[in-house]
Amino acid sequence: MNRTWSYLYNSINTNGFVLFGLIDPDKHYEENGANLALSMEKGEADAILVGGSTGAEGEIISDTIRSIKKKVNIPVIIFPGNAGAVSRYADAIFYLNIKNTTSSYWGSEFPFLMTPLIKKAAIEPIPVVYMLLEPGQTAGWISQACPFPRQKPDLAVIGALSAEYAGAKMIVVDSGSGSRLDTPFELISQISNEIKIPLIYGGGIKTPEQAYTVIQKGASGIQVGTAAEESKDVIDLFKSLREAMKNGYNSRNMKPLDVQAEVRQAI
Ligand code: 1GP
Repeated sequence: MNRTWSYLYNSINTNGFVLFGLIDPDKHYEENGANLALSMEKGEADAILVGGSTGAEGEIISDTIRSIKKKVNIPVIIFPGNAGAVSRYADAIFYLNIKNTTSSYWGSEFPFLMTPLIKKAAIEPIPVVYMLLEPGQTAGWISQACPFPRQKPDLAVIGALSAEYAGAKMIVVDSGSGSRLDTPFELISQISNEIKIPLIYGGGIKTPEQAYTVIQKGASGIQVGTAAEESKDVIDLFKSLREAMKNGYNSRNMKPLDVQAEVRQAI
């Protein structure tokens, strides 16, 4: 039942981090998405996330996941933009609790409506708290989030602690796809110092330097979509991100995952 989570958790424990490649089936449908996912796998991504805020539901996401599954061996996880993103062809789904939505639909009905679909699809739900950070981009607008302000990292720290206290297995802090703001290293550092569960950062990561510092500051992973879409050599891009993450992890003064024996019990 917890196969994909165990795999992710073991990857974090063994290597220090995970690298997620994100495919938006609205932009990369079926074979197109599968070829991109294959390059990510060859570039040593740990798992493929599939999802998007718009146009990534029903047959569009399901056909794409099925094509990806035929080509790659690493887990394929749905990163749902709405309840209609559930597909039986995936290995797992991030069961998203959108921490800072102001909408009762996204806070309550969205997970409610996903639930019977996940049950029927018999895929693994991974409880993830999703925290949208400024600027939030399309995901922030669609989910009616009140994005965490970058100048007030203490608020994001409280949000992350609240997620941990409520039993989340993992936190995704996301500036939104294609964010052009600076990567919030200080905020990542402050959250990582306070929480025990893995923190993943996404939104605007394009370079090995960003990947290095995100991991060095204590995050347990990154998710990368736009940079892959724009890259001429996705394999090389992902390999260089991975190498940078490895160096970032090795250069940490302390390893926040030392305390994760507690998390292990939850697997
Ligand atoms: C979006 O965090 C992801 O939800 C990835 O962002 O497309 O900017 O890599 P990018």
